[in-house]
Amino acid sequence: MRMTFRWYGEKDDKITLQEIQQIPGMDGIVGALFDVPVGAAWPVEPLMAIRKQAEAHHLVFKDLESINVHEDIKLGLPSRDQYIENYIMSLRNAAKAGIEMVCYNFMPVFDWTRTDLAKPLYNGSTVLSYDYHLIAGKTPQDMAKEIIDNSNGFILPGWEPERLTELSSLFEQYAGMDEDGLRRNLEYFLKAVVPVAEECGIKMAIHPDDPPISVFGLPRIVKNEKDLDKIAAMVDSESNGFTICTGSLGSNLQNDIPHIIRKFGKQKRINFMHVRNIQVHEPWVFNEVAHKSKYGSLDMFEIMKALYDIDFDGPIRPDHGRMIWDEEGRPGYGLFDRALGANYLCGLWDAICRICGQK
Ligand SMILES: [Mn+2]
Repeated sequence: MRMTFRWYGEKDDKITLQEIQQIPGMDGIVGALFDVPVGAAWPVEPLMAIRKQAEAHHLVFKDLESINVHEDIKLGLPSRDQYIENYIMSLRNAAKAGIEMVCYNFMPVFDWTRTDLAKPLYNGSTVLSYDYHLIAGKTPQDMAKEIIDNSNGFILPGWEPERLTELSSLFEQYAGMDEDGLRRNLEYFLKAVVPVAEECGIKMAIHPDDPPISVFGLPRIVKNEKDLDKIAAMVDSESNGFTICTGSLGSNLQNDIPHIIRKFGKQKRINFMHVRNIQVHEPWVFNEVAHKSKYGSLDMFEIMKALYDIDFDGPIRPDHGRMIWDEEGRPGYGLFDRALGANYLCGLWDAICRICGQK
C-alpha cells in the first residue's frame, strides 16, 4: 500500500510538505487544484508543479482528491456533454503529470454534511459530528451557513460560499429526481470517462455518500454494498472503482466494511482507502474519534487485515483527525491527529505483515 496524506497546497494549507515528510511511513500526498472552477479542465503545469514540490520532499504525487463532477452532469442536463469533455481533458492532463488515481463523488449539492465541526470530547479534543435530530426543522441554507461560519476561515471543499448562494435553484433542479434518475446520470458519465481513464492508466474511485443517507430529500446512490454492486456493473473495468471511506460507509453499522473490502477487492475495484474511526451512538448520530479501534465502532485491525488479504497496493490515507494539542486548522484536517492515525495504521500493517508474511 501507499500511505498518503491529503495536502491542500502551498497557498491553502498551513501544514508543510516537510512536516508531512517527517511523519513515519508517509509515502506521498493526495492533492488537487483548488483554484480551477468546478467543471473546467485541469491543466498539466500546476499538477507538474505540485509533483516537483512533493518529490523535493521525497513524497510521491500520484493521487487526486477530488476532480469534482459538475452539477449539470449529476442533473443530466444537455450541457453535461461539454463538462464531460472537460473532465476527460482533466484525466488526460492528470495522466501526463503522473497521476494514477482520481477520487470523485456523485453527491447532489452537498459533498459531505456534519452538524458540528468542533464537538468537544471528554478529553478536550474536538471532532466533527453528525446528529440527525439537529437537522430536523432546518433548511439547507441554515445548515450551509453554520458550516461556513464554523470553518475557522478555511474554504471547505464542497462548501464554497459562492456556490451556496445558488442553493435554492439547485434544490429546485433536483426536485423530482429519484435514486434511479441520479444513477442513470452516473452511468452516462462513467460510460464516457472510464474508457479514457483506462486508456491513460488512471483508476477512478467514487467516494461514498457522507453520511450514506438522504439529506434534505436529495437522492443518494453510494450508500451500501448494493449500491456499489450497481456502480461496478455500469462499466466492467478496474478503472471504475471505489474509495472505501470507512467513516462514511461505517456510519451505517449495517455496512460490514471488512466484507465490502474483501468482496470488491477480489474484483480489483478498490482504488483508494480512507481509513478513520467513528463512534456511532444510534442510527445517524455519530462522531469522529481517534483512529485506534477501542475509541470507536469500527475494528481497524479487521479493516487492515482485509486489505492485506486482497493484496491491496493502492493509496490509503488517514481520514479526518481530531483537533488536539491546541492545534488550529481546517476542521478534520489538522496535522497532529492525522499523523497519529497514519502511524497507527502503519503499525497494524507491519504487525499483520510480520505475522502473515511480508507483502
Ligand atoms: Mn472519506
